[in-house]
Order: sequence, then structure tokens, then C-alpha cells
Amino acid sequence: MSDPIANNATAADFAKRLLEFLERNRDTLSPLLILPHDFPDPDALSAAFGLQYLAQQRFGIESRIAFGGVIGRVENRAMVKLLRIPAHPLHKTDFKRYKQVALVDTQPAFRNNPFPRQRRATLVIDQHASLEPPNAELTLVDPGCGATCVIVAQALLLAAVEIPARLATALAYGILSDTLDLYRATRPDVVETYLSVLHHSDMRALARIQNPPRSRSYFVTLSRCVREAVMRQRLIVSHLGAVKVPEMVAQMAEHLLTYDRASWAFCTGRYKGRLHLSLRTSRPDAQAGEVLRDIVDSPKNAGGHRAIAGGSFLVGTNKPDELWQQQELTLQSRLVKRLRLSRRTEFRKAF
Ligand SMILES: [Mn+2]
Repeated sequence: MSDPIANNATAADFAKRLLEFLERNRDTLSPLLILPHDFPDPDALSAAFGLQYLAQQRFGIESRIAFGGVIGRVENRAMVKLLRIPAHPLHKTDFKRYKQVALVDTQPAFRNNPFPRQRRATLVIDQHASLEPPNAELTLVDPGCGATCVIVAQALLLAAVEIPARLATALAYGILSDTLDLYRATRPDVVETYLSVLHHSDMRALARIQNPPRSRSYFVTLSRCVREAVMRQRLIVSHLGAVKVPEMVAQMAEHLLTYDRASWAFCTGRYKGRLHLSLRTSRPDAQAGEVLRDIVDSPKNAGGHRAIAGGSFLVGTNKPDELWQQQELTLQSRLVKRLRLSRRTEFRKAF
């Protein structure tokens, strides 16, 4: 057993542990399954991509990246395509075939991955505080690192392996997107890690990922979002109804939060029998993750950090519209109570 990692640790301290672990177990870790959370975001994808590269280059460990759900958001699809990230939809037999599983940007107990509940993971690398101690051989959870891929990037830098441009670009974008362009990077080592990988990045590719061409369905959803938006004090809410991809819900909440009269934005969207939720806030003292966990029936259905929270729960397929609406409005009124909005105010059309 190694010593616990100190409270004032940097991402490099976690990265050292990762390198030691890979070194010590290099003969037994192949083949490794690398599992990001469902509907992986840029941070999860780049952490997986970086871990795969590090394991292969430095330790000769072979691995496969597989995820639940789909990659929906346009930026994320552009990222996977342009940077040729070898991420595959999870196959039913993957958990049988792979004895070694590394979870990145998620944990065995989280509901946002299909990892079998009773099983012990090989490795957990994450930035989200644990609800319970993860069942894993090695746990690297650094809630202050801004993005999970910061730990992986640090490991690559420490191991002094050459970082190819497409990996460096993925890591840079992963850090940017999880920290709101470094706005939420509270530790100097996070910014330093970003600058180190940026140095190796393909700036043209990065710009193309950040401003991808958007489909018609994107604008259809955007217009519905704006039309349906209601506002009460500084809370703006929009129920999007059926969405093509669940990431759209988070993206619309982010859009709404840029409204100068809003400091909280909440969106819902219906996708394959589940209601997907996204909460965003610009209040520096807020805990969006806690707020969202408080308003859903089971706290396990939601998660997040200070400024960002998301979740989903099953409503059911072929359920009547009224049932969906009822769920949406229940969440909305619980949110009003939870944020202690004045009783003398009411929701009005936002635009
Ligand atoms: Mn993350």
C-alpha cells in the first residue's frame, strides 16, 4: 500500500502514482479496456486517448477505448474525427473479454457508465469527488485538477514520452472544455499543464473543433430552446422536448447561461425514454452538483461540480406527453424552492 496522497497534492503527484502503477503491473495489464463515461465529453475522450498512448508507448500495454451511449455533440464528433481518436462503442462482450478495466472521468459507483456494479476496477482516474471509496486497485481522484485529462497529461510529461500533435490537441481541448476556457482552473498546475500541451498542439485543428459546422437539427433545437425559455429572477429554464442527442441539453443550458440577466440555467431534454438534465450557474459561490442532486428523486441520478451539473433518469418509452411534462415541471418547481426564489415572483417568457 502506498501512502495516501496529500491534500495539497498537484496533478503531478497523481501522475507519479499512475506511472508507478503502470510500471509495476506492465506485464499483467494487457489487454486493458479504457472506459470513459457514457456520451463521453472532450475531457473523458482525451483522458482515455492519453492513457492509451502512455500505456502503449511507455509500458507496452495494449488497450481499447470503449464507451456507452454515443458521441453526440458536434464539437466532440469533430474532435474524434479530426484527431482520429480510436474510441469505439462498447460491445456487449467487452467486460467478459477484458479482465482489466480502467475508468476515466467516471467511477465504478457512478451511474454514468455501464461498468458491472460488483466488479473491481483496475484503475480509476477522475476529477469528481467520490460518493464512496471506489472499488479499484488504484484510485486517482483529484477534485482540484479541473479536468481528468490533466492527470494523464502530467503523466505523459513526467514520463517524457513525445506527445503527438493530435494527442496534445485533444488534451488541450479537454482541459479548455472542462474548465470553461480555464476560468474554472483554480490551481496553477492546471494552467501550467495546459500551456505545456498547447505547445505541442495543432492550433488549426483546435480552432476547427471549437467552431465546427452545425447541422440543421442543431438550429431547430436552438430555436425551440429560445422560444420555450422562461425566466424567474435570475433563473432561466427551457424544456427542449425530444432531442437528437442528449449532449444538446448541456449545450443549450450553456447558451442560456450567457444571457446577461441569468445566473442559473436549467434545461431538460427527452432521449430514448430518459429525461436528461443540465444545470449551469455563473455564481462563484454555488454548488450546482448539490443543487441538482437535491431536486432529483435519487441523488445517484445526478452529479457535477460547482458550476456544472448533469444527470438523467428513466421516464419510460412510449409514455404520454403529460407524464414527461409533469416530470419537467416538478423539477422546475423543486429548483425554485431549492434556490429559494421569492414566492412573489413567477415564471415569464424569457424572450
Ligand atoms: Mn471531466
